[in-house]
Amino acid sequence: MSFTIPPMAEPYKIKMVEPVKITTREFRENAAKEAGYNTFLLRSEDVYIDLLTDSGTNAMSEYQWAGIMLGDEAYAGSKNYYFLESAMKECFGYKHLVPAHQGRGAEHLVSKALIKQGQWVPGNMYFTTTRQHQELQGGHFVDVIVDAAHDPNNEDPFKGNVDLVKFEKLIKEKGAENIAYITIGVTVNLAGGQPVSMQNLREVGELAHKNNIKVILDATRAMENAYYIKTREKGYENKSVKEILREMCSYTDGATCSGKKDFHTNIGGFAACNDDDFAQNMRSNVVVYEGLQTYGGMAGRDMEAMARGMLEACEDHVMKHRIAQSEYLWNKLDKAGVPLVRPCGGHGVFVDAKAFYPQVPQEQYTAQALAIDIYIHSGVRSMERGIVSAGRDQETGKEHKPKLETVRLTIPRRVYTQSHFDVVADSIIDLYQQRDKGRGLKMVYEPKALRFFQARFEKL
Ligand code: PLI
Repeated sequence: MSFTIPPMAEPYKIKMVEPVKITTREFRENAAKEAGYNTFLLRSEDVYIDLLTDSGTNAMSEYQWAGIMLGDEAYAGSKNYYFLESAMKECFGYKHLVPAHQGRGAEHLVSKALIKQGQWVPGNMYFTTTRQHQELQGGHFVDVIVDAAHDPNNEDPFKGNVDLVKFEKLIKEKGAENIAYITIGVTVNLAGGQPVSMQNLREVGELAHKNNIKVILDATRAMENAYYIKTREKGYENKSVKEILREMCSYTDGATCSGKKDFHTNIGGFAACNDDDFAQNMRSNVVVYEGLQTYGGMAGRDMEAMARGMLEACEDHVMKHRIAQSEYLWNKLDKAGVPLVRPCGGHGVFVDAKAFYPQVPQEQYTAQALAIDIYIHSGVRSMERGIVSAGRDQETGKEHKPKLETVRLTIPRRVYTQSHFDVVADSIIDLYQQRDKGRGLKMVYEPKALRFFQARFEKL
């Protein structure tokens, strides 16, 4: 069964442009070396097409930019906070909003409120900042995603689903009282932007609540997930993204959210929940770590842009175009035989680096090496999502070795046109034709936390 969304012309026109720099291969070789072969350490102005991330890199609409001028920068009780609160209730349906400067700020508040030292925190695959905050609070992350998620060639339409057998086994083995909560990422970033089905969310909610365990949604790309439910799950084809999203949230107790993705904003985030005591706990910490409970580290204008972006992201055609853009790039690469995580995910195209560079072992940072080669070859910046991102086991100190060793070509929303994606595809196809030249890397500097951001490498 194919779920392909046909190519779709941009549902917007361009009002302002930002020039990009076209560089030579020699220039990029030097820039890569100076950056320690880490695409995070490149200067943005040395990048031609920037597919590092879809986080904070999106183009806001005129409605959002107009909202920026309505920023109420009062320290307390900004009108933009109240608008954000009403937009969150309309889109997500939670009772309480706790604003945060971005997603990881919200993860900090939730982890602090819910995790006791030594507790287990299951989730559908780890996410870097989420697991980091869980571990900082003394929690142990446990992956309970379906096995299909770890297999790049498995075509299951809902590879983000929680494996209920794994989750139930964990409850039995550890005892429900030793489980802090379960996190469900929608979509699952490190699995390749793969969605979770409504049926799975419902069943996870039932199992968790039967055992008195809270369900926390990582709602960072929840609108994309809702669109996948609309197009892939029976019974949802005639429902709106907003109706689907509200139903998704109804099976959960709260959420963390980075506002920098689906809402097209450059900064922002929030935590949300239904329970009064949980909200009170987060509000007492937000003033210590983020800012007052009515701004949480954001300017009033940022809250306005985020609220407006949230409402826009619930419009079905916005999500349709979003997914169609990813699929356009995915289809071009797939047709040329470039190995990819299948099926195409929401926020980007994930190249299977192990299959692209089979001669480079994972210990030599296969995906990191491929990401920097893509930059040197074409000026396109991508991101490693493999062994470097996975980091080390907090107890043994050994490197986690994820089955998926990928390079993420992440698609900022409304920023690039189809011809940019043609350039990206053509240059990666060209590199694939010379794939036998690929060499590995050696890590020469490794920071303690979230090492992928700042690690430095040398070519072997
Ligand atoms: O970058 P933040 O702190 O606003 O959000 C953290 C965060 C939480 N959950 C998920 C699923 C994310 O994807 C996420 C951030 N993602 C980044 C920066 C990315 O490049 O994918």
